[in-house]
Amino acid sequence: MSDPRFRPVPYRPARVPPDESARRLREDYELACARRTVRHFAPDPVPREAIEDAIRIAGTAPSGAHRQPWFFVAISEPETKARLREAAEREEREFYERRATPEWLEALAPLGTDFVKSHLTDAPWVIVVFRRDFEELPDGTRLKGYYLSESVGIAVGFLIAALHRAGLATLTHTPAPMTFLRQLCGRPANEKPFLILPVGYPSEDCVVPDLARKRLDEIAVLR
Ligand code: IYR
Repeated sequence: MSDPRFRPVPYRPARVPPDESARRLREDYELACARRTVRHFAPDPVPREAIEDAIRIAGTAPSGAHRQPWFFVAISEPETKARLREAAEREEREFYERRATPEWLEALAPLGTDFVKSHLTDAPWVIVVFRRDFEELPDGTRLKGYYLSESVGIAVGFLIAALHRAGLATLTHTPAPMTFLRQLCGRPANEKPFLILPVGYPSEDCVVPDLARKRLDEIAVLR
């Protein structure tokens, strides 16, 4: 006897013919290759609806026990972005000038990063992603999340891909520590800051590091 709480419903997505499937994958690969993480954003506005739809897409990610352990705070208010930048730069200066190991600084050298985080005020939107460790139901019971970082990481992947497909650039930014974000975003103690994602169009003078991606045979084996 199966558990009565398991109530399956039919799932019959239309089968994509192999040729069409191959075509879509080629096209998506080309699109994915064209994505670059960007640190220089144009001030041009991005409609609120675009951010809403991208977050809706992120919210379709698979998650441990389907607990959907994520929360997104999308900020466009200039004053809030300025406060966020100030706090992030305080932490980052500490990182670059004291906390980072020489090995870490060496790894970052080809990326041209430093503690100045102008993208946090230049980008029209800054999405702060939270990892919700547990949820409290109205009756006080706690619903624990599972595979929290994996789940939120997948959701952020969906988010970045959706924004890129819409022609929008992002920067995956994780100032450490990020604890200041909880208070700044007015989030409860059961949520942990996971990532900051500035979103916008690349500026006209935008440059990116000259990086190469690993080939298929360097990242996979098929047997
Ligand atoms: N959080 C710092 C440092 C940094 C760390 C890694 I790993 C990067 O890929 C890039 C930067 C910063 O945002 O500058």
